[in-house]
Amino acid sequence: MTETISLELTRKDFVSDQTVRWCPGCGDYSILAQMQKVLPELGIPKEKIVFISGIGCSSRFPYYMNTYGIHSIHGRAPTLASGLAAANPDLNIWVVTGDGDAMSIGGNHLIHAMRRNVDLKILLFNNRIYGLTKGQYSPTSRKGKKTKSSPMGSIEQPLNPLTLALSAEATFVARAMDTDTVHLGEVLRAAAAHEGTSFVEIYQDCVIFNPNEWAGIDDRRTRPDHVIYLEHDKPLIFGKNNDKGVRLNGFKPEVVELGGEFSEKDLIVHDETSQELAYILAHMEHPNYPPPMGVIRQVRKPTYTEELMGQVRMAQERKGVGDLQKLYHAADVWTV
Ligand SMILES: Cc1ncc(C[n+]2csc(CCOP(=O)(O)OP(=O)(O)O)c2C)c(N)n1
Ligand code: SF4
Repeated sequence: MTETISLELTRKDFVSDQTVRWCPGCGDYSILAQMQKVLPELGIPKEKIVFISGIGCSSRFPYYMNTYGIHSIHGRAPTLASGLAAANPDLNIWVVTGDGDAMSIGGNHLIHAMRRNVDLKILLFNNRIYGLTKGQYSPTSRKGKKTKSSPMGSIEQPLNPLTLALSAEATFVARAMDTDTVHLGEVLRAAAAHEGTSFVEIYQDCVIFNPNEWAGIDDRRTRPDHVIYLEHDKPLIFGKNNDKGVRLNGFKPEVVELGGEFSEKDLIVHDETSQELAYILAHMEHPNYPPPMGVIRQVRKPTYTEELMGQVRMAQERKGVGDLQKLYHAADVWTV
């Protein structure tokens, strides 16, 4: 884990000299702005921070951060990041990926990084479309979605990034939204503080190829009635007037009005450590339920790097520090 020290860094220190090339109004701008706001608060020197991306509009992110960065291969950001984390455990590593990059071509790499609990912060910008390649449906596009590559409507069951992360046993799973900037900042801070894999799904607006995807939940004025903000140990209450809540009816969550038949004591109390509750929350989707925002699950488990370094230390205690040249010549060698 990266050590934190007192530094006089500001937002400007994290802004690169590159011209930002996203479409005007793209949700990526506000995610970039929040990242540049949050990083100076972490007390981590810039040279210890790395952003690694794959391919996509979202994957242009490392250019715009004045930190180290790699704009890597489509879907492979988690693999590069895993190697880097193992070789340099003191780096603070962020993976930026899109729903296509992470879940189509990169699906395999994503799940293995998460199940290993590599010390990475993975931000999945979910616009439910391929933006860079101009609007084909993605693994998170809704069934029936008409796009250039699904003119009669997608016939595929979409993947839910949160349930995928939970089944891969990610130790930090959260959700935020590009237009809800203050809350997005809070989630980024929480992700940064977690040791192990932090997985954050960020609802992101592709204003050009999928502009209405978040209709109903992206308007600041009406949002409190349509999403639920999670707080550990607090009941699931929402609504502009805090007049609605979520209770369990058998195994199913149910939205109820408060004040009549139901009161606060009937509601589910959020517990970030519960895998079972996390699945229930992750399945709550708009418009049938208020989608949950914030930390859905957070548990502390040994990270991949901790375990790896533990084994390296143990091997060195038993056999001494190794000699690579000797190792190369220890077994049979042959000339090609
Ligand atoms: C090996 C390979 N296959 C396919 C592509 C084409 N391609 C580039 S980006 C992309 C998907 C982008 O969608 P997403 O990850 O959701 O990112 P967004 O652009 O929406 O941010 C695809 C299929 C490619 N560049 N390389
Ligand atoms: S195509 Fe969509 S995701 Fe890509 S920059 Fe434009 S608005 Fe953003």
